[in-house]
Amino acid sequence: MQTVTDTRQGSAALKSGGADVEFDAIVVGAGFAGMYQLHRLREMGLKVRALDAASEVGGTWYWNCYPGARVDSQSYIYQYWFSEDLLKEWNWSERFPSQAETERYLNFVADRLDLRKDIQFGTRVTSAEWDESRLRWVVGTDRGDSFTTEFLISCTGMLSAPQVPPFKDHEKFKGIIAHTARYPREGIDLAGKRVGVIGTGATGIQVIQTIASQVAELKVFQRTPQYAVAMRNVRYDDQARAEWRAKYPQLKQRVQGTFAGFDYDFEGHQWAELSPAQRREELEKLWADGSLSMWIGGFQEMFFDQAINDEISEFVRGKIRARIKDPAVAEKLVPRAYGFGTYRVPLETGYYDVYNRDNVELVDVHDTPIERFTEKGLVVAGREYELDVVILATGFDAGTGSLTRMGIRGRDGRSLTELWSKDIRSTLGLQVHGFPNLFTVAGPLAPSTAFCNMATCLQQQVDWISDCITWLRAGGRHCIEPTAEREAEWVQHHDAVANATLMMRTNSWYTGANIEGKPRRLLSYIGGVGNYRKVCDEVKASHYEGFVTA
Ligand code: NA7
Repeated sequence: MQTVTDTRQGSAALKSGGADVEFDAIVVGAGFAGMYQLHRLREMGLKVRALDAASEVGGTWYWNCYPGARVDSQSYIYQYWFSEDLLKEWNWSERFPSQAETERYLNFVADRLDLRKDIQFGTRVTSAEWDESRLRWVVGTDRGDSFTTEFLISCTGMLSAPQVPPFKDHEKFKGIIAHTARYPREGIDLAGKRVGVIGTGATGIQVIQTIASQVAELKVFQRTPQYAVAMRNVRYDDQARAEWRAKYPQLKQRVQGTFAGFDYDFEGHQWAELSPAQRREELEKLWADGSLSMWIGGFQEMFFDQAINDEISEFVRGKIRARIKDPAVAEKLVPRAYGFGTYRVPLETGYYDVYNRDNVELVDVHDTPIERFTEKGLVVAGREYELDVVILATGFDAGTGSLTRMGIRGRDGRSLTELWSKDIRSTLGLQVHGFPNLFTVAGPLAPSTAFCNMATCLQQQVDWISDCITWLRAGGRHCIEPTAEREAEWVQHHDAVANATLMMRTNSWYTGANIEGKPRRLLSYIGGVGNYRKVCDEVKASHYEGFVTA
């Protein structure tokens, strides 16, 4: 077996380094959030270093280089807003850019801001311990570094710890196994190969629709079907770009206050006020937009009211059925066990049509799970499927995984891994009681990822953290941490909002249900980006009421 699940970890050469071991701030991760955080802290005059296991900047857009990887937020809002120069200089080529273009954008930003000189690549944080006597974190890495820092800021992403199911006998397989989030940068030559894809989430869908026409045979191992919405991607010419650019000032404001940090919102759609024909017309309009607006810019009632959700789910099922020639295959691809929008809605381009091809077979592994690997492939329901390459699109230990794998110990040696193995708690997704001066961008219980255009939320959180550190320093304070009471208040509010929705009824990474033994809680705050921002701003305006400083 040649398994390519994590070949790049720690393998890259150190591009910066030196004898420095004491920092004001260490930023873990050099993706979208980490790059901006590094920039902000440097501008504030802090001595800061970013650490990243990858060999270049990009985070999610570095690691997820599998075939067909693409952003499903619109390019004109999935970008940095803080610099007029960046906004002026960068030209997006399409509405939903590819992974390669997004990675190029992040490299362009790293160049313009000269970020790399303060990023240590090829370095994974393996321990972080709070030293109460010095009010500093001691950070260890897989390269043997030991750094101390006043502030530790994780910018490790909601979806960065790959989930590799323990398939029996996988080591016996003579072909290649690759997880999508650790796909080889140089690619895998799939032409003429027999390929299996395990997993049909947003990632699996992108892989399947891209490789079906390249490979000799494609076997799709599906456990749960998805309600994928047809993406309407368009290429931008200079005129289109100029038109979008003219809207940037409004968009920058607009995305701060909408439910999910996008330019569309729920406003103007009231299910109860419409006749069945008008509802259908509205749904068709939303569908035609070919974006996530069908989900988080349509009917808000769908998240609370089962009957409304059922109707909208049936509308989407109809769209799926219409694409597939074989009714038996269509029925397998139509979700029934959960409602539309209660799990991340993927966007697709030609995904359903793939199942009309002769070289593609859909293997249902819901009732008969994958039994084991063999030398030649894998076995389901007693049948051996012979394969050359198996692509694992099996997702992530979302929200908490990157942090619980980092060996973080706070006050009195308490372990974040142990805490979150019992109860996933945080204050605004930004700090955790018992872990002073640890800030978590896109941490659990903030709107990030699941219910937010990441670019919107990351910038807001980085700004909040940076302002908090500025305030601490201005007042000669060295330490901040939420009280247990403030944390309990946020968790209670978070749960109350989450439990009023239908989200908790669906098993997915949203609730931690994809990881055995993980405590169940909606990982993302679903009270809206605008509301969340308001709460964060109030905390700041109150000089961090509910937080203890030293
Ligand atoms: P997801 O959405 O967690 O999807 C993972 C897929 O892998 C999903 O279809 C799973 O089925 C499937 N899976 C996981 N383990 C197995 C086993 N053991 N056997 C068969 N199938 C399995 O991850 P993605 O990477 O697609 O997307 C993550 C996010 O990235 C996405 O939501 C966007 O925000 C971007 P299951 O549903 O558990 O039955």
